[in-house]
Amino acid sequence: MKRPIRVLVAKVGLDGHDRGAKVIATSLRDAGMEVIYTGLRQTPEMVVNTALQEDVDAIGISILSGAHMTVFPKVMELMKQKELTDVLVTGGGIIPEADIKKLQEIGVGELFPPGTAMKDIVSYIEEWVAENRNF
Ligand code: B12
Repeated sequence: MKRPIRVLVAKVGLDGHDRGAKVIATSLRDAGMEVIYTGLRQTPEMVVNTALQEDVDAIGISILSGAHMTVFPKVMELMKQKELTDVLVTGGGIIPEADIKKLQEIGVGELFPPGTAMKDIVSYIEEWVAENRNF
């Protein structure tokens, strides 16, 4: 690859569960990716705008609050509106299996539950980007 993969790690919502997001941001950086971490309390609008400005390959949303069925569809809708259709949306947190299936039906990528090994997340993003982004 000619340049490092760029990933936006985002914490959407009002809760303070930022441990997972920080662990992911550090691990992706250790794997050689360029990571932009939004910090706490972002809105879907802020996330999509940052993704556009930073020209990222992937958006990773960490969500443990239970608001995933509101947040992910809103992010997908805004991305469509802004024609940001070649960027991966992935994430993780406390998300029931049945909801993961529904979110994947609207175009969300893999969503990783607690206990997922970092190497699985790193290789998923690397493989998706290699297949779907024009480097
Ligand atoms: C630690 C913790 C806290 C800490 C948070 C510290 C911090 N700075 O993050 C504190 C004590 C502050 C806290 C508070 C609360 N918490 Co809390 N908390 C937890 C707990 C025990 C662990 C979360 C954690 O840090 N795990 C370690 C990290 C590394 O794991 P992780 O985030 O899950 O990340 C992994 C995956 O999910 C995934 N992943 C996560 N994010 C991302 C992002 C990307 C891009 C990718 C690819 C993958 C990925 O990969 C990671 C590695 O495997 C969970 C229970 C649990 N077992 O998860 C409850 C839990 C999340 N908390 C919960 C609740 C209810 C609360 C409170 C509302 C409790 C209260 N009544 O006060 C408050 C909220 C306060 C607030 N203002 O936010 C509930 C949420 C319920 C729900 N979703 O329906 C949980 C699930 C506990 C429970 N079983 O009820 N909490």
